[in-house]
Amino acid sequence: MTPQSGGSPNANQIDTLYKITLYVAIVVFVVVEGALAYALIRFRARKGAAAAQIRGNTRLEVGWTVAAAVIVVGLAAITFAMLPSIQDPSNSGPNGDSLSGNGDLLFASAQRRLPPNGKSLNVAVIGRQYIWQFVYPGASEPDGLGAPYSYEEMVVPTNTTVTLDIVSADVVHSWWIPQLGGKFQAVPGYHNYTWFKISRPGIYHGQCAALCGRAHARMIATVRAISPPQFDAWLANQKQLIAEANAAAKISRAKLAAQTGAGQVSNP
Ligand SMILES: [Cu+2]
Repeated sequence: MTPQSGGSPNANQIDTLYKITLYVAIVVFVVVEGALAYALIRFRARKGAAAAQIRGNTRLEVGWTVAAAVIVVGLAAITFAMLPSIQDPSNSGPNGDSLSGNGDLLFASAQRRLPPNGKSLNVAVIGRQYIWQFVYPGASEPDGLGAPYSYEEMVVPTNTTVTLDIVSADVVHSWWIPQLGGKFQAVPGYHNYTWFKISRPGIYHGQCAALCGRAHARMIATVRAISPPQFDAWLANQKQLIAEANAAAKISRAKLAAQTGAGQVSNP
């Protein structure tokens, strides 16, 4: 009945806002339908009774117009008051990752919202047919290469503000982990920004929410929150695995390049 929440403060605020609107709507529904049901029963046709002919009631009409306007203005005021807590990332908690070294990133951007202290773990979310790639800070080369990354599962530290840059490598995808807040499109050529902060370790499931091709249904997304020390270890391990794979690829490439003529032909 209501949006999923419990994973991140912005998701909780979206849920609260939804519930406020829902409760007001329930009250209006019960009053309107109750009045209708009462009128149907109380003034139902009776033998010999002549129906009263009523042509307008100024007080009643002004009353329900003003009441509806007050409700709309009230909901708008509450929404605008709560929007900053949904859109703007808050600082990491005291038990969050220290973001020392390359995780401590400062950005100059008009669109990307950063926590008040400017510190967040910034992860690039790249949608591609049909997998999500997550690129972490820590490029070893000036052109951005060498940064640790993962596919399908984004691993993050708890109590730490995580800001996301959402992009696409091919077609439009949609990033959505319901428990961690709103849905954001990954559009080729554009950057979309959002954030979350997870207080409890756990696994949060999502799924590409825009039909992006034949294997769209398999384009799942998972966020796994672990303690900051575990995260630091995971990131270091991820870096090492990537470095090892790159080194192995380099050797294979050199081997291939060294094979010429007949040797290359006979090589399977
Ligand atoms: Cu997709």
